[in-house]
Parts: sequence; structure tokens; C-alpha cells
Amino acid sequence: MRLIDELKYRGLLSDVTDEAIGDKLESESMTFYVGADPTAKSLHVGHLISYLVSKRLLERGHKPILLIGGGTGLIGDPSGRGSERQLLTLETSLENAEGIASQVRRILPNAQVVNNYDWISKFNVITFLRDIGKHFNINNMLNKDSVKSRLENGISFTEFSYQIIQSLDFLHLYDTENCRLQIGGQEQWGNITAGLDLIRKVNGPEAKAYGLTWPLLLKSDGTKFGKSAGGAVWLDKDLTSPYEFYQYWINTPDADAVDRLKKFTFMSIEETEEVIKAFEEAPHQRLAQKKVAEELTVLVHGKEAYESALNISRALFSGDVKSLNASEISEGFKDVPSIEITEDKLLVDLLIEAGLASSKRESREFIKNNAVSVNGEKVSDLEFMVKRENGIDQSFTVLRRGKKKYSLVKHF
Ligand code: 545
Repeated sequence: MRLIDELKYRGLLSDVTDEAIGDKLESESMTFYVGADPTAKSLHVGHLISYLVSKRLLERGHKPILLIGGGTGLIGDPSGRGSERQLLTLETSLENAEGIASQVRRILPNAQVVNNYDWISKFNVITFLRDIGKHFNINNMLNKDSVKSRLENGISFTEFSYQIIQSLDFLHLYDTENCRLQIGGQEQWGNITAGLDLIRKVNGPEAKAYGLTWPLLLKSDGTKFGKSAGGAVWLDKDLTSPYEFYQYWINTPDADAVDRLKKFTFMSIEETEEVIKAFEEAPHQRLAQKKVAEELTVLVHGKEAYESALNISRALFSGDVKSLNASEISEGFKDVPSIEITEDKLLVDLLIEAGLASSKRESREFIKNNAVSVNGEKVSDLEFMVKRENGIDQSFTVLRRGKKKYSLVKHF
């Protein structure tokens, strides 16, 4: 199957600037690029698509350039936004750019990474207005969706000019790296085509370059993709732990699971179809979600972190928390209420302190009725002491009442 048809099958193709790109991608190796502005210090799952599509092109023999917009980040892309952005300081933009560069290097270790601050910051205003500005027609610029949709509420000259800067990047990479293709999300169409126009104006009408976009990621329930209850799902493990990252994908609603499987995994189409069949026959087994969660957690956090996430999920499901180490406990129980104790205590008293019982009488009842477990083991002894020395790695004791009520005891 041609690469372009595979992208179509996976729901990763929105538009191309020229249908000829389909055969071109089969007959020659093409240098292409995708950009990301360093608006935050980490990428989140919504930005993954850029690097996954790049990986698909790379695996078919094309050469990726991953551009970090240290320069464009200082201007602010109006595409897909209803209002003016807060300007980033130079310091933040360059610092964020570093963070993002190291993330994309981990996902695509063999790709070239560039920062457009390196060339954009060198432009002077006279050459910019004379040599570049002359090629831009204000009517065309006003006609881009990113600008048109903002005219009523206002757009600064800064954001209005953004499309010129992104075009400069394409021209720069076309000239210096023989880059022939820019890819991006659907709302980047205007910026990408502006770049193609500039390349033709500067290099003559035969200059051949292409653009390709993928559709916006949607969720079947209308909520925003990439957000969990705790906010954005980041690729940085200090912002979103590998376990939370894994859980985000496991919790994909059934209605979206096949779409995610096609877009986010690298199984062959035959294998993908087999998983889809198995998933549709028994959706409750969540095979599609598990495949996506596995591949992405391994890709972003590594195999060990994936195994640990799986371990935590299994232990929480079965209640066998003893099999976890202290760091897995703190990851898995991050959202569970916790208390801190400095001395050993009677379980009867601790249940009240932890909010798992409302009185001593109730506490005794729960214990006598076999409803309480400590570190995964049922306790029916009313004299039971919770001791630091019996804690998991002598740091944590997990209390559970009934099926689902948990409390994490931290020993100090
Ligand atoms: C800058 C200079 C270029 C080419 C492209 C750019 C970036 C582009 C843009 N892209 C988006 C973005 O989001 C912030 C990243 C988070 C740290 O603004 N003008 O930078 C997103 N992009 C990926 C996809 C996108 C897009 O990185 O294209 O559609 C999201 O899926 O919103 O020369």
C-alpha cells in the first residue's frame, strides 16, 4: 500500500497541496519538516501526532527535520485560536525549546532537530521588508482562516505576520536542506501554503514543494483530546507520570478506541485489522486500548516504565499491592487520600484517622466483618498494629475498606 493510502486508512490525511505527492513519496526519498512552537516546557499527547506521522515517513525512507520554533514562539501563531496570545519572553521560549527538543529526540532518535531562532533572529528589518515582504500580498494574507476569523475581534500586526515567518522557515529549509515537504495539523494549512507560495516566488514557478496535513483530533463525546481529569496529559514524566500516561490511553472510550489504534500504533494494517476484530467481539477486554497504551508508553517513557505502569495497574486491580515498590506505590496512589504517621498505631484508630470509618464502633465492625485489608491482606484482628517495619519499603501502608475505599499511610 502506498504511504499516502496508509495515512488515509489511519485517518491521518486531511489535505495535500498536490495529488502527485502520493507517487512522489513512493519513488523518491524526500526531506520533510514539521514544526512545534515552544509555548510550554513539555509537549502533551495532542502534539504526538506530528512525531508519529514523521516516524511513519521515516520508516518509508524519508528524512525528517524536526523544527522547534524558538523564533516563531516569540511571535505567536494565530492559527486555530480565537484570541491574541500572551507573548513569551525570550528566556522562556529558548528554555522551553530545549525541553521540547530533548523530548522529540527521544521519540525520533535519528532525526535532525533545528531551532528557527538560529536564522530568524538574524534578519534585519530592511532586508525583511524588501526581500520577503514584497512577495506577500496583503489580500492573500487577510484571506487565511487564521487571520480572517480574527478580524472582527482584532489581531495584532505581530500575529498577523506569523505566516510570513513560518514561510521563511520553509524557504530556508528548502534552500539549505533540500526540504521539499512540510507536514502539520489541519489548522496549519494556511501557513504551509503561504510557504509554498514564497518558495515559488523566490525560486521560480518550477520550484516544487508540497504540503500535507492531518485532521484535528476529536473525541466522540465532544470534549477536548489530550485532557484528563487532572488537566493536560504531558509527555514529561514529572508532569504526568508514566502510570498516569498509560492510564489515559487505557481509559480511551470504546467509541474512540479503533481510531486511536489506527492513528497511534505501528502494527501492520493486517495486524491492526485483527486487533480491531478481536476488540469488536469483546470490547470489555479493551484490547485496542491496551495496544495503544503499550506502544505509546514504551515509545515515550521506555520499556521499563511501561512494565512498571502495567504492574501498578494490575496490582491496583487485584489488590495485591505488596508486589509494588515504594516508587510504584506513590505513582499509583497519587490521587488517593493519604495520612502521615510518625509512630506505630492500632488499625482500629487508624481507620478513623484515615476517614475510612466514622467511629470506633464502626471501625471494629468493619474489621470484624472482614471488610478491611492492610497491604492487600485481610485483617480481622482488633488488636492489629500498623507498623512502619511492615510497611512497603518501610515507607507506605495501603489501607482498604470494602472494594474501593483506599487510604495511603505514609510512615515518617
Ligand atoms: C513553527 C514554525 C514552522 C512550522 C511550524 C511551526 C509551529 C506551528 C504551530 N504548531 C502547533 C504548535 O503547538 C504548540 C506545541 C506545544 C509545545 O503552531 N505554527 O506548535 C501544533 N504543532 C503540531 C500540529 C498541530 C499544531 O506543533 O501541527 O496541528 C497540533 O496537532 O497545532 O516553520
